[in-house]
Amino acid sequence: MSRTWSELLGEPEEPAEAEEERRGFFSRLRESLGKSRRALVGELAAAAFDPGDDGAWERLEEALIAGDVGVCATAELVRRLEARVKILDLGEALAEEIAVLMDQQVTFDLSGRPSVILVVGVNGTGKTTTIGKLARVLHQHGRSVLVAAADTYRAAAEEQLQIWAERARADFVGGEKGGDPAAVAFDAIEAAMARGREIVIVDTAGRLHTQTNLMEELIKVRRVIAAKLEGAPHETLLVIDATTGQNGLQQARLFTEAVGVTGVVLTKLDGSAKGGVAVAIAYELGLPVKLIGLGEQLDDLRPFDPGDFAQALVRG
Ligand SMILES: Nc1nc2c(ncn2[C@@H]2O[C@H](COP(=O)(O)OP(=O)(O)OP(=O)(O)O)[C@@H](O)[C@H]2O)c(=O)[nH]1
Ligand SMILES: [Mg+2]
Repeated sequence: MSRTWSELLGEPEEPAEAEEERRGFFSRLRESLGKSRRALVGELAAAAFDPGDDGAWERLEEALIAGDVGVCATAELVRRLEARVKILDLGEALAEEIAVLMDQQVTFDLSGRPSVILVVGVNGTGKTTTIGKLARVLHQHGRSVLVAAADTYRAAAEEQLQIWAERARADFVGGEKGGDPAAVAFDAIEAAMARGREIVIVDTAGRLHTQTNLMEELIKVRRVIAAKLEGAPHETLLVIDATTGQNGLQQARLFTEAVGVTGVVLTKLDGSAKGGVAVAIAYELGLPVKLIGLGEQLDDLRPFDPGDFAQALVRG
């Protein structure tokens, strides 16, 4: 069963609407995971899987590693499959085990007044776009949203977020170019409190996880948010571009150390994405994937569902 927005946001929903949403998600996801699917299924489908054949296990391992699933998660998947008494259908068994490995209790904390969502990640992963989409969904679900352009680094960043805010019908708070991003976050929370807005989403400048001074700046943004409002940020979402493969795992590790990531948004799963890294992130770091991006349009953001994802990744 797919996860719908209402489920993620802890709301009641209309069954018919939910069913339609679910079907739509799944078929889009299957189309999207083309490249990983070929990597995983190509090997598996080539020959009937014989558990007594060491070579077959090796080929399976190689396919998983090539699909960015990572060494630890691959070893665990193989261990789990070996423990099965019988494997009638390797693809089905693999999809089941991947879903189990990724199945975490996923919540979206909107308990604050306002709730603050801090969005972080390396350059160009899709942070600003994701914020636009998320603001739109939250608006559609009846929440009042304010977005904050704490990316004061890149010239066009503020304008880009402002356009998304208009589309999503969210309030917008900006700052001066080259100004202090932490001050923008501070002002935004204050504005949301004054106007009674329920959710503040803070955009930040892209940075490499290896750029020490920029990571320090991000730590400061987080500290200022926490000092301004108890319990904030309620969510710290790390946006990872699925096409970057295994590098995503390293990004997740370092951003988590720096600012305490509460969930991952995996973007660009449309086109030629390699989604296997999500398995590595969820299993190795215990970090829940909360949302997935399937394109550049306003309604291309979805709640992550481990069962659907595993099926799409393995079976296509
Ligand atoms: N195909 C596809 N493109 C996406 C997706 N999400 C974002 N993009 C595109 O990726 C590019 C970068 O997106 P941004 O939202 O500007 O990324 P960012 O992380 O804010 O970038 P910086 O602020 O420069 O760090 C844009 O061209 C987006 O349209 C997605 O899910 N699928
Ligand atoms: Mg941006």
